[in-house]
Amino acid sequence: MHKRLVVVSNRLPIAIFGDEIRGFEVRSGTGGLVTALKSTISQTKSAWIGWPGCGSEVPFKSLLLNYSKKANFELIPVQVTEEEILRYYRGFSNKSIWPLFHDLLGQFSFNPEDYETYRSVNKKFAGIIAENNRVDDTIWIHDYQLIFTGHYLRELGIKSRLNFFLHIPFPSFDLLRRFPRKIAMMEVLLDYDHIGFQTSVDKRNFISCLKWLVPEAKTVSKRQESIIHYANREILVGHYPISIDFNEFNNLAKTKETSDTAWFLKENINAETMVLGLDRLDYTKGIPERLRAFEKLLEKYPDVRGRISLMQVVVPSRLNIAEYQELKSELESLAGRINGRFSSGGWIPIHYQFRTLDRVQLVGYYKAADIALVTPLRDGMNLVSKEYCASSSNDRGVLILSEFAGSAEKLRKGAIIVNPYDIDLTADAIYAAFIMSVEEKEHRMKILRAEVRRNDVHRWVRRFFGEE
Ligand code: GDG
Repeated sequence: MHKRLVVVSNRLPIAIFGDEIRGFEVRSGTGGLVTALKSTISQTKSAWIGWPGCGSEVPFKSLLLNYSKKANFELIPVQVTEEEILRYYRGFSNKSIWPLFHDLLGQFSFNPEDYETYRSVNKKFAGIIAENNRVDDTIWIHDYQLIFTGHYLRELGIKSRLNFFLHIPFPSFDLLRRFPRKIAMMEVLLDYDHIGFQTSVDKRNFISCLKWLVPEAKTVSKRQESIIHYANREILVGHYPISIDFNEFNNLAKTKETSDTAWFLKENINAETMVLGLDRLDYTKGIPERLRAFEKLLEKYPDVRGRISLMQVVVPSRLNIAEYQELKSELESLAGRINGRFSSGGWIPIHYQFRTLDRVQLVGYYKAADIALVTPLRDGMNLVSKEYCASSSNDRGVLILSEFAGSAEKLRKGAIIVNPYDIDLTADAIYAAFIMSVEEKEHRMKILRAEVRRNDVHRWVRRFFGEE
């Protein structure tokens, strides 16, 4: 389809393990974007540009070269120093943009030096893209860490069509107003030719922010996509909900390995109903609120005690940021307190695991879960909710989903929708799922699976590039 697709993201889709003595190993990464694009990228002639996740103490160039040959796409590293990571990634990206764009103003802070470093790292990315640019490349830049990269590519004279996709939500004008460099941010976004958002709400927010902040930009809106006329150029803006490879999860869920994992889990959990929570460690995911909702369920509906357990898997993430360490401690003490209060006999209400699962384990956990509790306070899309449906190959799982997850826009028909701030009603939703008839479960899950199957990740790519 494309001459050559060049994907650009903060991190390359790999992780490097080991040391000089034991030797190094390159493994495929596990983040949302990697999972989403993996199959597309290996099927077209592609390159991926990003930070390899390590410094020059690791011989990453030769490691990446070897990995590229096996993976069938080129990996091009951008070297970023410790100091830059501190300011560009942990600082501006994750203390300013991330909380503000997730509506969590309380966690938002702004440091001008971090902002300057963010811009200079974006410029560095642009330099590497330009160095490797071939005529006819389709350049696709991803996410909030690289908003200014398109602008610097233009400064370098790159004329290629520039595509950008934002994986996180776009805030309303009332929130963006708080951001000290808001006009600059809106203007550099207009250096792209095509901007994609996850949901119609994000797209609407962006257009309304433009009206206030860049009034000379004129928008002509259609149903799916809009055209912005600005500085004698046309910028296409659309919403394209990211998805997953349905068949991959569906097929994996039917294997003996995932069945064995699911069986082992159920045997050990010692309760007839297993509720699953699976999230990266992040304050946007609503994990403390979820544990409190589960506690409320046990308080309000004593008949579930001894019969239902929550398996909460928290995947380590951003641990060098203080807020994330604090969240980890909060979760450990919450789970401990609730277990201390309700455990009896061999039954434990909350099984808390702080770990990374491999792919087979992941699908095994989805398969074992009678109920998935996906309750972010705000989420761009949320792939876990879709992966759960694709792995529920027996049609019996129940999805409880936050109305603030982007995926709720399309999954609201089959899921039980909750407001994660409403602890009481979330507890009621878990109870409703617990007592739900098999017929209703099957009916709802069939709707969900049909939706995820129809709108899979391949369609996301095709829709973004206007191929359907
Ligand atoms: C951002 C946006 C948007 C998680 N733990 C393990 C594991 N994972 C995989 C899941 C899923 C992905 O990571 C997580 O994706 P989410 O969408 O749930 O969340 P974010 O990481 O916050 O992703 C989000 C996404 O980008 C894509 O646009 O949906 O809104 O915040 O695919 O399966 N995978 C394995 N082991 C784990 O322990 N193998």
